[in-house]
Order: sequence, then C-alpha cells, then structure tokens
Amino acid sequence: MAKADTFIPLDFSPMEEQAMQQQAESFYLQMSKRRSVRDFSDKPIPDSVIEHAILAAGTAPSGANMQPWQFVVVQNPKIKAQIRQAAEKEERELYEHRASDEWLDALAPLGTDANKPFLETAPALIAIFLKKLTIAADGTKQKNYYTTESVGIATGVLVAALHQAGLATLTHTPSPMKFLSEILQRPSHERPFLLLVVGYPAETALVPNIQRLPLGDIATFLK
Ligand code: IYR
Repeated sequence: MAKADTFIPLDFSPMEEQAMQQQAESFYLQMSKRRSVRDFSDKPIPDSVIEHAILAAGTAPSGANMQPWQFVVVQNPKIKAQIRQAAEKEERELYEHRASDEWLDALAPLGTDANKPFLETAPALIAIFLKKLTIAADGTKQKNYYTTESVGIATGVLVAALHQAGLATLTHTPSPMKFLSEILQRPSHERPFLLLVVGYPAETALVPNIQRLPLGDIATFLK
C-alpha cells in the first residue's frame, strides 16, 4: 500500500479571495445542473474520460489511506444484459413485496419502477466495490478503516468528475446487489457498494421536477 516513509512539501497555490469566490460559485452552478438521469443515449463515450474520472475518484481521502475501492467498468453488452436481468429480478421483488407503502410513496415523485432498460442502453456501468480488506501480492491481509465513508466520498468525486466532463450518471442501488459480485467475479472481501450508470442523456430525457433544499435548511453556521 502507498506508505509514506517521508514527508514532502504540500503543492498548494494560494488564490486571491475574488478568484476563490468565483470558483466556489461556478462549481456550485455547475453541480446544481447535475441530475440523476434514467433515460440514456447509446452513444459511446471516450474511454479516457472514464479513466480520468476514476483517477479523480481515486484521489478521495480514505481511512489510513487504504483506498478501499475497486471500480469495475462494464461496457460489454452481454455483461450489461446479465446485470439488467439480475437487477430487475431484485427490483421486482422490491416493488412488489419488500418496499413498505411509506417507501413506495417516497419514490412516487421519481416515477421509478422495476424496469431498468438503461442498464443496457447506457454505454458504461461502473460497479463500485468496497474492500473490507486489502490483500497484498504476497497474500498478507490488511484491514481497512472507515470503508463506507471512504468509498462514499470517492463515489461523490466520481459523480462530480463525470458530470463536469459532460456525462450523465445514475447512482443505482438495486438491493441486494450480491449478483454484481457473482456476475463480475469479485472476491468475497469486496462488497458491492453502488452501480453507477454512465452515458449521454437521451435527447428526449425528462427528469422529475424536484428541488434542492436551500442553504438555510441544510447548514447551520455558528460564529
Ligand atoms: N432501487 C430501486 C428503488 C429506489 C430506491 C431509492 I431510496 C431511490 O432514490 C430510487 C429508487 C430503483 O432503482 O428503482
């Protein structure tokens, strides 16, 4: 693992306050246009964009710098079809039996159901796995720390990176997701965390008319 045996100077460029404000505002404006998309075009996306977005995700902070994530990029139509079939099976179970009425009511404004055609239409699925352990080449097992927090942050960076590169995403969490470990042949110390659907939105894509909470509702400032 990437162990620091030495310390180096931080690469940090101070910014003028005006530039800071501009950057903060423009990043917010750009992120405010991100929407979860469920209607994708089948237009292929450049591999290098996915690669750089994953590199960006890999810069996320993690417990003891263990980087407890694995990103599996699926572009093969046959594997996408297998994932769709398995996900829809779990989702049918969810919508028909497992979800409470309260949950179904909460989902109603999103207009979702058990059909997930985007799992085949979108050019790429990124299955994100959380590594409870890191196993070195010599077989040594190292426990990882704060794995949920670490992989959650990395996923956020990935979503932001793909958005700012002009791609749409959907954070899809069919539950349970064990089928992803089987189809993608991942070892048992890796737990499926999230399935990120990636591509261009369909030209006719619609999104639910939902609003973000204002600052006063999501932040408290104690000065
Ligand atoms: N996994 C299901 C249900 C679902 C659950 C939540 I919480 C959402 O925000 C959206 C959907 C599905 O993908 O349809």
